[in-house]
Amino acid sequence: MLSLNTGSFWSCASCKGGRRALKWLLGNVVQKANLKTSSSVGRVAPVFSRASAYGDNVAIIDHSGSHTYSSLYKNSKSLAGLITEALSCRSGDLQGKRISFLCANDASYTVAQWASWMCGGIAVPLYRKHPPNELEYVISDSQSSLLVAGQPFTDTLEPLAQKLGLPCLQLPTSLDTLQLEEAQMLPEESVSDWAERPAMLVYTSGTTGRPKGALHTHSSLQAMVQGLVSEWAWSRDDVILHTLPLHHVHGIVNKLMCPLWVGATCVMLPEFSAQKVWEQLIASKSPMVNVFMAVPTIYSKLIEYYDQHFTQPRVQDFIRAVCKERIRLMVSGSAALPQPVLERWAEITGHVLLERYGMTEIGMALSNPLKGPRVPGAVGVPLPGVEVRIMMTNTTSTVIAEGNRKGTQVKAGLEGKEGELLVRGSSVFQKYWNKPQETADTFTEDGWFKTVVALSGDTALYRDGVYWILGRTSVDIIKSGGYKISALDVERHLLAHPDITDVAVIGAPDAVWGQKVTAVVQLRKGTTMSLSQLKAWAREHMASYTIPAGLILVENMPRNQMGKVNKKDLLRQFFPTQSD
Ligand code: MLC
Ligand code: AMP
Repeated sequence: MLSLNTGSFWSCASCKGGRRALKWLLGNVVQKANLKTSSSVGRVAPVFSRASAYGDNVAIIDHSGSHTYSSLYKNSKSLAGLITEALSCRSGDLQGKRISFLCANDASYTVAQWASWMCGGIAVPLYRKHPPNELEYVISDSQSSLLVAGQPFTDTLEPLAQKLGLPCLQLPTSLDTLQLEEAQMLPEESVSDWAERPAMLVYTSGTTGRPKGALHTHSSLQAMVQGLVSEWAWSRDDVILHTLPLHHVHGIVNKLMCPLWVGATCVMLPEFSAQKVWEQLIASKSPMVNVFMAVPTIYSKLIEYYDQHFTQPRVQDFIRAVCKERIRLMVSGSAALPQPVLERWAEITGHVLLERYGMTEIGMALSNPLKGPRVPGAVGVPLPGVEVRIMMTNTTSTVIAEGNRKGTQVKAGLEGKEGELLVRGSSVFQKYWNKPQETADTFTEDGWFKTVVALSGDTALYRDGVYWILGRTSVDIIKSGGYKISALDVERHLLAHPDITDVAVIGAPDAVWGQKVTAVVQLRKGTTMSLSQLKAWAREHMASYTIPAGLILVENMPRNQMGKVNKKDLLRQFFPTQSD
């Protein structure tokens, strides 16, 4: 057994504030430089630079038809030309200016993303289910220089562009009408040196404050993509069905960038619909889907649909045969996969779902194998280029287990002990946008990303040769439908309601959604409120998936002697059979 050591820098009481941040930033540069030489990323170039090799292969099929790699490339180049023109950038290199774009789940999203990168900008994907105040927050926080509105989002973005004094480019319904004359397009060579260039800001909730922009570089994105491409054996013959939102890494990287990296085809649905997904999975027309990835809630909803609509044994046999023969890979992630869902899905389709673990800041870290036994409830072993550590909770130096692709070593006497998960590797993000202190706080001196300090605080253990995620340490982080939701952010919104005098938001256990956002509310005397009234009010201010799905009214908010609300007690009180 190996005895493991960690740096004790952060336990030093005098290392505070700016000095800590500066020291971390310097350390991170060194760390990343070291990682680059030892990682398998190789030459860094964005996904669009591979498009010419795939020419007329179909890259994306969406509601408007098929889009080849060469048409995506040309349309992106045209948009890049328009962006640089709008920003009067003659060199064609925006030097990391942020471009916020709001696009449907279709080819326009990729065109906006590629165009932002072609002119050296940072892509900031917005989400259609966010109300204007949330969109404005992301645009302002990222200090975006320009907005791109896909169809049909001009009416949403124009008023914001006017309010913030930003140019707003509107994408046409038919992307091909974008194509400019060669001379008006962005010059070929405008940007080089991709490796440490910032590429994308993905906004993610934390326990405190508003969502933070996690900045990924082209190098960290490429590390994520290459790790998954090699581990899950992506090839240009693959056809993936895409049904996830495109403002989180699951939908952006795993389901869109991976197929486009290898020249495969991505069939994009405008949004999730159980009926449409089943239609695509068992369709007999080409190209036939052979890869599917989703969050556990989606698998639950697909099972529910199957149980309601596919009741005849003949149909069930057909579905199982088609899924088994035609589909090569089905993945679950973004939240813990309940065992009943895994088992039922295996009965229905013959596939044992491949469960993997990831996070906005680190990309994908742990995965069950493509070939070989998948252990139900476990998340497998580190992906290529990823190192993980389990640290004894509330200590700065006791490592329980540490591992990478080649294996994991456990400290003698601590076998099977649970602790906090840390991750290091070339897929880890660079920093939180404009938040040096928060960035510094989430990394150790030697470059380990601390999931506990970061946000969720994932508790893990290593047993029987695989890693297990046991849950999150913070009650203020809720995972519902695969979305990470800050309970405190929901409370902040709800406290703006004129009749709410006190509120505590908790994540009630839920078989389909993982957790259900539930508001325990104390109302102003003499007022009443129903869940549907609360939802109707909240819709104007909050993203749909953060709106409480449960409402519990209390006369007085239960508080302890210190005047604090104990959310674990609230969960025990209101959900006694489901909480521990
Ligand atoms: C929400 N609703 C609930 C509920 N939660 N109703 C009952 N019980 C609950 N627990 C209600 C909502 O209030 C809303 O009501 C309605 O359900 C629809 O909400 P929705 O979220 O818009 O649902 P739907 O459109 O059906 O979509 C479900 C979904 C979606 C599972 C497809 O949530 C989704 O796309 N999730 C994926 C999130 C994701 O990509 N995460 C990846 C993060 S990256 P009403 O009244 O408005 O109809 C990451 C890293 C990694 O995590 O490892 O991947
Ligand atoms: P996000 O910040 O939205 O990227 O969400 C990341 C979080 O999702 C992680 O910190 C985990 O809490 C959770 N998560 C992702 N995959 C899994 C999984 N397979 N099992 C349990 N939790 C997961």
